[in-house]
Amino acid sequence: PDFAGTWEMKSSENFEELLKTLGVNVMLRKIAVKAASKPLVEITQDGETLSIKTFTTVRTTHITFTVGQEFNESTVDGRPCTSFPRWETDSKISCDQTLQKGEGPKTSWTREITAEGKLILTMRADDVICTRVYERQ
Ligand code: RET
Ligand code: NA
Repeated sequence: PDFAGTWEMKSSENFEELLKTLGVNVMLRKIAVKAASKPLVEITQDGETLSIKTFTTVRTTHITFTVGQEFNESTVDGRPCTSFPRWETDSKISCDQTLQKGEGPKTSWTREITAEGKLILTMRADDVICTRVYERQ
């Protein structure tokens, strides 16, 4: 599938609940939720190698990975983790994360291109799943 493009978010569910599960305090949560309500995502792709930049006013992240190969990133609350992305279906990448230090909720994400050409991002912490739908700009 083709993940490449500049994407804007059309809907988001459970982002604040996700941060709460991760232990982010209410003050920082409010700042994060506001900033994360208007993200811009830029993806470039070369075969199974993806580069994903996520821009918000308070935090910008950039990850590059190849499906099937471990890489280092951060959980959504900013803790360094090792991630293992794999194909869950032929259009969906599923990625389990392992914290590099300490204990925390079990986290993972998925990124999928739908038949309609939307990008669906899910982020999970224990039993809480945040779902964010993006469309190409
Ligand atoms: C933290 C906690 C410390 C304070 C702030 C945060 C902001 C996080 C943001 C995350 C955005 C994530 C997106 C993900 C994918 O679409 C690290 C939670 C301000 C803004 C847009
Ligand atoms: Na997002």
